[in-house]
Amino acid sequence: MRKTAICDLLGIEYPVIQGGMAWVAEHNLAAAVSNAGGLGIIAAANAPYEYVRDEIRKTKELTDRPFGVNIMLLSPHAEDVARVVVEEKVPVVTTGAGNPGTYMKQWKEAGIKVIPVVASVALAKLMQRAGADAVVAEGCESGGHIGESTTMTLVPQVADAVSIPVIAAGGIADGRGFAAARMLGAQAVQVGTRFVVSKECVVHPRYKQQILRAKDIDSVVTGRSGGHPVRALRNKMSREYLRREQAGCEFEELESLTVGALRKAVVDGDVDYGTLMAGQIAGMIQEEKSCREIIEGMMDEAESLMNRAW
Ligand code: TUI
Repeated sequence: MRKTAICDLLGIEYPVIQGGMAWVAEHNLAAAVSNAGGLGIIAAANAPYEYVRDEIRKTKELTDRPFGVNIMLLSPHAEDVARVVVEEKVPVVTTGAGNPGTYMKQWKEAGIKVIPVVASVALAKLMQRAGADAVVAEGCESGGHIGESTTMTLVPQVADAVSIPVIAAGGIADGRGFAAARMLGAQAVQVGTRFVVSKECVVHPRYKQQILRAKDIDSVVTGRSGGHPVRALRNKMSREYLRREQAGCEFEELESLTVGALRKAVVDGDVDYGTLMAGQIAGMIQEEKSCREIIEGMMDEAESLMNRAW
């Protein structure tokens, strides 16, 4: 009942995949999610390939189960990281913020399961043609870099457009979200913000606290003017960013605000000037839980909801 086609494809127990959150998704979180029966993901983000190789090896020390690496395609190190995942025989790769077409052949030849994150039907179709094993359809409720469509509208349209499995992302943090995603045509969910407030997630406690304190309307999207919209919790930095954006400031002047800001949030716990990336579902998250409690709670709740659905 709890298994879907994705579980056999990836060799996992539950159809729950962790988001590849920059700076947040390191080996401790990835291994905890995989050990709890989901698919843990290491975020390569903008990191050099040596760091990613080290994170992969640390994850392998903590789990015998499958895990993945998320490659952020805007990274200057994307090409090197694309090679490292092959060398390290990483079972699954997810990608974000671009089209991974140029890397598909080398990953498929290495036997890697490739799951691009898409924000449009067009990219989903392109990825299917390029040999992707599944796609994550990520709605703009998500934290971080987002597209235009909501999860509610994107997931069924992507599910209609491709025959490979679809994984829903954006606004999913409990069994209700999981059940809804299944009804929209998804075989699995990708969960980000909920895992930031997990016991095994090593971000600064103040980052977690801001998510716990957040209400439904406490996230904002900056960077729309530059074509790279990013959702994060509202704070002094996002307010200043939006002020400059509305005043018509140049991209460079805006970006000077955000340099190193994710590190400030995750490592230093700077809740005023760090970028606290989080999705709109932050307002629903009320307590820190272990990754196992999050995944099993989601499965239990979804199962009982779907059993009594008419
Ligand atoms: O990639 C994400 N989420 C991210 S990446 C990130 S790091 C970053 N920080 C600042 C600016 C930019 C990146 C933080 N969060 N999610 C997957 C995702 N991919 N969302 C949207 C897209 C996307 C957008 C445009 C994918 C492809 C695309 O264009 C495709 C093309 O043809 O180039």
